[in-house]
Amino acid sequence: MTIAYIALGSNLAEPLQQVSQGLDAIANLSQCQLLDHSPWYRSAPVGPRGQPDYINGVCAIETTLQPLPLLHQLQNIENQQGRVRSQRWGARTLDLDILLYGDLTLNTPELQLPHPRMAERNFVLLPLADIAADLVMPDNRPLTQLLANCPSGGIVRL
Ligand code: 5RU
Ligand code: CA
Ligand code: CA
Repeated sequence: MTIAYIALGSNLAEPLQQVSQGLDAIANLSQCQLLDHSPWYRSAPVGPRGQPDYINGVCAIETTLQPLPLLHQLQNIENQQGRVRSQRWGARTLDLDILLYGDLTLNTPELQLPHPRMAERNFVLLPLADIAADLVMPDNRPLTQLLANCPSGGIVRL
């Protein structure tokens, strides 16, 4: 049994509804128990501009799925909710990223753990801190330290 943290994001087709439905779908995955979830946040797009604001949040699960099968289940949910992969970092109906899978560090082409860019993204760190304030990264950096070094603007809790 492993605790994993998953980031949810959407900026298309009723984003709040998309992330809520995505959370429901995660809760209903076999071999996964939803433990907790953060409040939702509205955040300005980071990366490519000129796309709608995002709704972001984070949930915690306990799972017996290994990381790759878990990733594939999450991609299946994204696809069920109409995700179309056109341009890199473009607007999407639902994005589900594994942030952390226990203390595992993994570097494969398909999956990197912890999520390699989570430390730069306040729309990941703020909701993560809501449900795991005392979290420590596999490299022993506390979440509080990542937060202190992360840009803080452009995001509001709903
Ligand atoms: C470059 C920099 C590309 C940061 C990306 C989201 C990035 C986003 C999201 C908000 C992307 C990846 N902005 N931009 N929320 N995803 N606010 O979930 F994140 S594209
Ligand atoms: Ca993402
Ligand atoms: Ca993704």
